[in-house]
Parts: sequence; structure tokens; C-alpha cells
Amino acid sequence: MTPLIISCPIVGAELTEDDYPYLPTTPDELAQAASDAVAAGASIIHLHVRDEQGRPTQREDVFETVTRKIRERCDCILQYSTGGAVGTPVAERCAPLGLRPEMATISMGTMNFGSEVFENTEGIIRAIAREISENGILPELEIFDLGMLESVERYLKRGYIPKRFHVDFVLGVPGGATGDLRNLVFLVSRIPAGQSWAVAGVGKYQLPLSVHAIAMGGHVRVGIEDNIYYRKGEVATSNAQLVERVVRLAKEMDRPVADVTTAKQLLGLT
Ligand code: KMH
Ligand code: ZN
Repeated sequence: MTPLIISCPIVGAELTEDDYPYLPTTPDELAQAASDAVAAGASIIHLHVRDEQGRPTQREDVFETVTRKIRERCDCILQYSTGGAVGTPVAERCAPLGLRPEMATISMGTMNFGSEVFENTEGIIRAIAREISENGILPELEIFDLGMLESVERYLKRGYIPKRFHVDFVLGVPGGATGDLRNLVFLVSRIPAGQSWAVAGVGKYQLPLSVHAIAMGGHVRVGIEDNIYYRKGEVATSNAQLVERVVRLAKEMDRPVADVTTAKQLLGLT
């Protein structure tokens, strides 16, 4: 079976320290969380960063500092978020892409995001896709429901997005598709040919969707951005703890876990 690529979203943009006491926010905390997740078995770090007050930011200088500190501690594939926080203007969302991480996200449509609106108009998607292409970055398309996946076909035909991408189904955001297993199976059946995929289950969906992705030959994203619980009523102590469980599950299911070199090969990053 194809080795399993584990991606870890170590902080996100929506959580505060009131929501989760162990939230990594400073450059050193983010770098430590990233290297602990990689030591546990992750090969991609999905990266948001925080400013001096701990608020989400897309500032290039902060991304640069955090990137340097992560690279000092470990080898990994860095995937910058261009989603930012709900409401971040598109120019800010693209600000760090000139640093040329290996990967960056493109969210494929506007949606309700809890009680807020996560805006991804055609213009925003095209602007982000252009910056990603110009910087030679591999895009990860964030798909929150079926309509977004069907939009991928339309954008491909029009040449609005690069021909090669990695797909990430983010399931369980209130306003998007839930992490019902039938949704995952159906979405996977509709991926454009030749593209790799992963699933990120939000909250209670993280564990069952991880198990199914391992069995289906897809890849897995687990981390605090998506889910702060290890199990019902028990807060996870770290990103690494969530990654370690996926590594154990993969071993039990005879699915090898990709190291960073293998993950780069599988994604065509070498
Ligand atoms: N913070 C969410 C509104 C991404 O990283 O590209 C969007 C998000 C997606 O986290
Ligand atoms: Zn994110």
C-alpha cells in the first residue's frame, strides 16, 4: 500500500488559549510543536502563525521567523495556510507565499463557517492560485463540501488552478459537509483522476475519518487546528499525541507511514 502521509495543523487561526490551554502561539512554541509532530510521524506541517499578541496573522516576517525555527529543528514539508482567519483580506492571505514553502492551501469556495462566513469567491481563488503558481508551490485544495469539489473541475477546464494538486477533504465544519463516512466515500469517488487526497476530520470526526482514510489508501491530517480532544471529554495534550495515535493505527493496519523523503516523492516535490 502507498505509504501514509500524515499532515499536522498545529495551531489554526480560530482557537484561543481560552479554548485550548496548550495552544502553541509564539515562534518557539510553534517550532517545537512542529518538530514534535514530525518526530511522532508527521511529514507535512500545515502552518498558521500568530502575532506578538497571539492573534492570527498572515505577516510575512512572522512566517519567515517561524519557518526558520522549524527548519532549524527538523526536516518537513511546510504547507502555509492561505485561508488565514475568517475575514482576512486576500492580499494578506497571500503575503507569505513569496517565501516559497513546498505547499500552500487554496480553499475552494465560500461557505458558512460556524456563525461566520469564510469568503472564497472565484476572484479570491484565482488570485491565490496565481500566487501559488508563480512561486512554484504545490497547492492543497481544501474541500469542505461536494460543490467545492465540482468547482475544481470547472476551474481546471478554465485553467484557473494548476493541473497538479493535493486534495484535502475538511469534513465537520458547521456549514460544510459533516464527517459522515458516506460523505468521504462519495467525495473520494469524485476526485479528478491522478490526484492524491487526504482527509481532515473536524472534532469528533477526526478519529473515524483517519481510520477510514488509512484503509482507503488516502492520507490523513490530524492536529489541534481541527480537534482539541484525544477522546470525548479528554483534551489532547499536544499535536504529537494525535499524530502518535494515527501512527499506531497505521501500523496495526499494515500501512507504512511515509517519512519526509517518501512524502516528498509521493507528492512530486523532489
Ligand atoms: N481558518 C479557516 C477559516 C486554510 O488553512 O487554508 C480557514 C483555514 C483554511 O484554516
Ligand atoms: Zn488551516
